[in-house]
Amino acid sequence: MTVRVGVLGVGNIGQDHIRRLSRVLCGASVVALSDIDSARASTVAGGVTGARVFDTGQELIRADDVEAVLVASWGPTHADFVLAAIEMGKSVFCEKPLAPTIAACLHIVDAEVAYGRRLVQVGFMRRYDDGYRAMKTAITSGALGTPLLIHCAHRNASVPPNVTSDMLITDSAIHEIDLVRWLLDEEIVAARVLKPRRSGRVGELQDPQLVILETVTGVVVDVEVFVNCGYGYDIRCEIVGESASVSLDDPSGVILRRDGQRAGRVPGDWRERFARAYDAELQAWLDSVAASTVTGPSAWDGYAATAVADACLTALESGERAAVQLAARPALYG
Ligand code: ISE
Repeated sequence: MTVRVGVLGVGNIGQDHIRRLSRVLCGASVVALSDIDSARASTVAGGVTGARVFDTGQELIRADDVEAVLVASWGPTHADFVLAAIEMGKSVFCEKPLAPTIAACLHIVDAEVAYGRRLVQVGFMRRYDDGYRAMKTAITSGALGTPLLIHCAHRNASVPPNVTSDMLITDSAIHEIDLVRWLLDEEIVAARVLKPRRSGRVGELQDPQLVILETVTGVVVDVEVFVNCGYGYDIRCEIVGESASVSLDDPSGVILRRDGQRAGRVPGDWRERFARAYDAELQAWLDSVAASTVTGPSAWDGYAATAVADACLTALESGERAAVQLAARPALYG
């Protein structure tokens, strides 16, 4: 079966997903596009056989030939598009964040619960990374014993000058927030954010930050977020259990030994580092749409990640420990 997909937002990540849907994965055809920048939408559509351009996202979502919707537009536009897709009973893949505010995320959760079946998958692609999946197996198989601590680092080579201190949490650490919930299968209950000495290369930005999370069973997680580390995209994670530890391997794959040196490549950015995870994530979405059952990260996961990020922002501002306030989880989300 071929799923006819409409794509909202054709910036970098939108174009990357279109390439994937059209040329890498099985079972999709991109039939519609829309973007706030209509000239960009037309240019991109020129390279996608059979894709129509719509003036607005809402029109695209209502179009009869669009079976499923992929939202890759600017974060604050996500909620309206996802809600419109739910209203039409169409499956929707939404890039993170599901929505920037807790209220908007809860609105989506309520709408999906009222619809009565899951339609939403959120783009937390790291859950599809082979390394993180092997780490989860190490937990669920009992090989680690009870998890006690998780150490993470999230380093970007650089970020554009418009990135704010809050975005180290809402744009970057949100991935670790989601991963910790998924790896441990438990909620995060509190956050603190330490502000180390600031890098002298980045003006007023509070970079790096050290985010400390506590889960409901008492696992403590530290996440170093450093978005102008200068040398590449470096993602690390180690889980320490009662009887063993497990950590992500070096992603370079090959090591070059030359002139008395031993070197491997550090990925340039997340598109390179998580290329296979993005492929697997979207293939899983297409397969689930074809089977009328969405299985990936849910609207509830999107809501919970935003709620934890919100507590981190409170902690960043206050310097104190901030509790995470979560609503009761609807039965739809298990
Ligand atoms: C970026 O927006 C992403 O979503 C990447 O996955 C993340 O690792 C990076 O830090 C963000 O800036």
